[in-house]
Amino acid sequence: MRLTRYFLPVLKENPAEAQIVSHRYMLRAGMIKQQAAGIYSWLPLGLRVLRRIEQIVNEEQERAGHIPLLMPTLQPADLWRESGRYDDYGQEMLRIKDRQDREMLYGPTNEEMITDIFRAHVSSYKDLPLTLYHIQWKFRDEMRPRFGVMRGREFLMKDGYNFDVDKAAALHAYNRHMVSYLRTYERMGLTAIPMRADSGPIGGDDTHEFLVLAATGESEVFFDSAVTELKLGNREVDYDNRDEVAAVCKEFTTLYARTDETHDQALFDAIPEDRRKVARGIEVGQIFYFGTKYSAAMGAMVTTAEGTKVPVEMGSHGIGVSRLLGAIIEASHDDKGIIWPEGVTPFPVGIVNLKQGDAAADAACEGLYKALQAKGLEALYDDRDERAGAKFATMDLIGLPWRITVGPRGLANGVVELTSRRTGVSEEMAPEAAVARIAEIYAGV
Ligand code: 5CA
Repeated sequence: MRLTRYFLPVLKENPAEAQIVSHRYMLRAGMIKQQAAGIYSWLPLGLRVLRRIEQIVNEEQERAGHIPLLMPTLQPADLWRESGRYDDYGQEMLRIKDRQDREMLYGPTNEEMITDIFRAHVSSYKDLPLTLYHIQWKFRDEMRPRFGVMRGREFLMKDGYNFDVDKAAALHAYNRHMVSYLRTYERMGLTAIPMRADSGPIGGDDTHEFLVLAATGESEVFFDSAVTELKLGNREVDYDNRDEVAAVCKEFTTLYARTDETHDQALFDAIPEDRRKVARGIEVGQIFYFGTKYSAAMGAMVTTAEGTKVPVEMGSHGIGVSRLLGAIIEASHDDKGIIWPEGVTPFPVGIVNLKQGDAAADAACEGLYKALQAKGLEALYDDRDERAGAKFATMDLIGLPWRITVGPRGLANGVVELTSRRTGVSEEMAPEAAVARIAEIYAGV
């Protein structure tokens, strides 16, 4: 993408309404624009990151054997009357009437609708296990929408629903989700700690929230600091192997880590003192096992191998897709701007032409741009006729992890400069070497 042809409405001033750094940088980097309280347009740069996050979520869900579909944002009220949640949900639910005076709502979550789909088409244990998910906009009329995309009213969520013949199978689905989520967050450059939590309006016995530690987080969390050292890394997990999946979950949930809702001071005090941590965290996902709560109420029955009819065992599992942008920025920035992890960056690399209009510099930038494109890497090329300082400030603000700087002086010696946004370290090298290095970095992402 050439910057002169792009739409990147960068703001010079700090927007007064933004209280936390991620909100400030998302506005300043021209990623989002507020349209109403807690409702945002996604401008091109923001949309690129959102799509990247969706892609990682999709890849990891499909790796775990979960199947994508797409349900609508608007739902009929009658479905929610079947589960009893139409009245329970209260003011957080946006209720609408259509022209026929039928009661509708903008979905805050989809347990009822997915149960309706299931009962229409599945009636035998032979079609199980089944996990269906979608990535769709939700609406919750939050009392205090704030912090930009972090607590929106309209927000993008991945929500998945498992259907299993018995509790053991449903708990395996729960564990599968936990492992797939750990991998998902790690690919985004995040450490998200599963913490025992409270199930709230979704209901159920077993639930974990995934928390990214950040001073601006809305949840108070208590944990053993050793839990932050755990990494899934590149290990291959066989998602069909119940024992193997359960062992990974055990590894990640044995050390003490809880939100304030389930905090147990006596257990906490048993941790060696230097490892006892109280901090704040951003909830980027939550998984629930709730058994037959919805299937029993809505008549989603399956026949078992023994020929009996039972309500299907279920759970639901959510990732805050749009909230993740805020969480990643909270976890990865400096005083000049965002520092995107390679996994989610809107562009893999920026090219800064120090002297636009200089024949050699222009040609070298074009050459780099095309060579990167040939390797499947779309650079953001700053081809504006601007001062170097302004170009660097824009690149630092929007946070591309790598920058190639091209100027007549370097080119006279056959070199360009490759700079890491994270470390600030620059290295001179031939343009071809810079392309090869960038390709190598992204080969593993
Ligand atoms: N049906 C279940 C799981 S599919 C559910 O709705 N879970 S949830 O309520 O925990 O939401 C899932 C995730 O969505 C949360 O962990 C959080 O990351 C994100 N989320 C929830 N509310 C908001 C909001 N107002 N703005 C942005 N993200 C939100």
